Amino acid sequence: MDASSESRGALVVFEGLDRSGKTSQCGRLLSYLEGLGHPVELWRFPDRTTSVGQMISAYLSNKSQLDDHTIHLLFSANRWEKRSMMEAKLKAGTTLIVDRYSYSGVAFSSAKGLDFEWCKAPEAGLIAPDLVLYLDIPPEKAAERGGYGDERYEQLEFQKKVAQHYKLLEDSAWKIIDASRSLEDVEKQVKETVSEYVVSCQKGKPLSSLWS
Ligand code: FDM
Repeated sequence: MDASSESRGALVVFEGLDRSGKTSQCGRLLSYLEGLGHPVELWRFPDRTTSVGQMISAYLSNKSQLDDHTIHLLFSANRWEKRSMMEAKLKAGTTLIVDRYSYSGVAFSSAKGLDFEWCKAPEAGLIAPDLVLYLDIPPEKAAERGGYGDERYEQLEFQKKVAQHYKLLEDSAWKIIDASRSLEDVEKQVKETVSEYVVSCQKGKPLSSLWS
């Protein structure tokens, strides 16, 4: 058996606007896969536990100011610092559920006016997700759901721009999920979709790189 046909974990990414339900769905999917006895971990970006992540966290909570390019590169660095650990976990058979990834990086920064291709460039070479679940919800409807917090970017007009930029990133790994339905309906579709991908990775689908 060559290395490319070895069983591995799946990289499943959740993307969507703030208040689209990503965090709830990530938690439900984690419990579901754990219940099936599947090795699985839940990750999120930004990972605020690292020193780069703490700089990002200070920026998001308006405790520091950074140039738009600089914060973009910090978000990317925060993914790069986890890349080798990600590869090791996937190859060891652990499925990773990831709350936000490079698509958030590009959609949020380009919505601020940064060049789209410039935003994509530092993400090239990160591990490509097997599946991107895009929780699709009209920005107005997301805003009605219990309101936004105090962090930077949690404003309706900005979220509308982010939604437009997300749509430019859709590729063959994406599944668009209508997230304006009930939590239970969304959960059902998420579970059905993910199961298929977990099996194909167990059958030895090779890892690939993002945007390179
Ligand atoms: N965000 C998140 C970015 O601007 N770039 C990125 O690369 C990532 C991963 O950070 F507003 C934005 C999206 C969101 C904020 O995300 C923090 P959480 O999910 O609310 O922690």
